[in-house]
Amino acid sequence: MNRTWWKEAVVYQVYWRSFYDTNGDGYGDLNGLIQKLDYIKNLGVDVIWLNPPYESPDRDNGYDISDYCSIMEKAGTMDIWETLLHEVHARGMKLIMDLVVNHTSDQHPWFIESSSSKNNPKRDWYIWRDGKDGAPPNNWRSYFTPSTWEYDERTGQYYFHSFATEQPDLNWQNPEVREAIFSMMHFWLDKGIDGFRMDVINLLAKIEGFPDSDEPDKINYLGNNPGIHDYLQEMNEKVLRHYDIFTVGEIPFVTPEDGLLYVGEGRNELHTLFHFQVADDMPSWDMLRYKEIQKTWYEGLYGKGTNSQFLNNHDHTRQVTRYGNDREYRVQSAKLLATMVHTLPGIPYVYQGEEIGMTGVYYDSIDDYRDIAMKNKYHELVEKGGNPDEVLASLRALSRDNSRTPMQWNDQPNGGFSTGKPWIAVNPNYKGINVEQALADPDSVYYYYQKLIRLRKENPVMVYGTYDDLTEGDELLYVYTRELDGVRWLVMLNHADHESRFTLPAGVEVDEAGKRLLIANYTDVEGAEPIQSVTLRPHEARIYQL
Ligand code: TEU
Ligand code: CA
Repeated sequence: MNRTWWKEAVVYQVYWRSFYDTNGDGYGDLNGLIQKLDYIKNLGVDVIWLNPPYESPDRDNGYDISDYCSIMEKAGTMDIWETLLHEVHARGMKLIMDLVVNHTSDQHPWFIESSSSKNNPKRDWYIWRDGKDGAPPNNWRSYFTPSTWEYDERTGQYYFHSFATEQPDLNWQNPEVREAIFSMMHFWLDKGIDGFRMDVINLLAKIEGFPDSDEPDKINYLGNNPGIHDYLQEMNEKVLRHYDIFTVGEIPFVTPEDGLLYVGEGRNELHTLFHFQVADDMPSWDMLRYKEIQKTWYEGLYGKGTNSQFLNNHDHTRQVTRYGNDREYRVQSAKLLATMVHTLPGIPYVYQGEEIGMTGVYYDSIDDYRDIAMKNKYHELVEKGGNPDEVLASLRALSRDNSRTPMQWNDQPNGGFSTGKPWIAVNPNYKGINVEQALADPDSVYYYYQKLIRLRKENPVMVYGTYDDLTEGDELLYVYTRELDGVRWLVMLNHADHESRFTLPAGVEVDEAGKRLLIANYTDVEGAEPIQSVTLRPHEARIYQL
């Protein structure tokens, strides 16, 4: 497998509006990120992925863009952004920007023109259709609303949107649209950025004719449609290949087979992808399913394309809450999940706050939530007759706000995030879980991440090694090896609230005297203790070199 800088990288995701507020308006900002760059650098990461800071009415927290080439006031200014890029590079890190080109805001001048009349030159930049007998053109559901179609009285037609009504989809069939997007990408790349995280990039191509679906609630008709690979190859040819950059596509609804079409080496499309077999389709921890996903992606991609590893981001509930134990074993569990994400094949992502074991949040009232996806769903279900309290209870666990609460810097008001009123309330547990405390505690989750990331820098086996699960069929224990050029690592994870006994299967040779303990999340583990048969404590994680 050929080696590149981005395969070896660890990426830190900054949801800037919840990171650090420097002017007291309650929103994190780019100046705040600049002030905290040393904190990020100290973790050892290579790349920062910045969520969209572009001009936007902010109905979907920046994913509804009204001007691709300027910075929204809440985030700062273009000058501050330029300083940010400079300061990131000065520390030897890289910056990748979010690229949101499946849709724009309905306030984007392109859409304002397009919707103004049927014969406007930009009419065909978006997707307009006549209704069918007074109803929308087909029966599809969007991510955030009951229909993908919104009626616009001005011209008596419907426009298509995969997300909120305020996020009309661009018409990628139109070559003028493609050229406009490609030139915008050059604008950012020529400023010196190091790549893109591409928002729902496999949604660009739509099914010809928009036929009704037999299962409208299963929205996978939105993605992976004929034409998508032509668009991405054209983007690669006209833009991407001219720069030494890193690209990661957000690609829902794919199996490894389809995934490889996007990231296969030699396909000339993208470098890596986020697939969503875990985040979208595994609501809570399911060990057997998770192992199956890891195995099939490993077998599908090893040596041919590069995967990503993540368990949470700004759209998905914090991992220690959703997939671990955020109560009595919070610290052990956060470290176990980190051990897993950083040792499975693929590029590991750290979502801000994960490195101190931040947890999901519980608000009593729907008014305290901010997420448009959750709020729309709440209103939809209540309008259908649902009991408001029950509806709220059913949506809490997976609300995107679980991961969007402010970064907890210290035990001061608002967790030190802002001197004003935060745009979303801070998680009340900030007094016990915060950066200041993590930095003062040598056994903190933070230093564990730092150590894991250092191990990755020093050991190519963690990046390029083969993967072999020794515990297939086991619902609690996850033990696997990684191997490269004669170096063999053993990763042991007891993903359970109680002890589990593990015995090495026949055929796995261990030189007991020569083996080396590389990291453990319980501090009292003796490196020399034999591992032929081990009792692992609740949420215990260890890595050995055999
Ligand atoms: O997310 C797409 C999306 O809907 C995710 O919530 C979903 O879980 C998964 O990622 C794809 O199936 C992106 C952004 O990350 C999100 O914040 C935006 O709201 C959305 O696109 C629209 O731009
Ligand atoms: Ca601010």
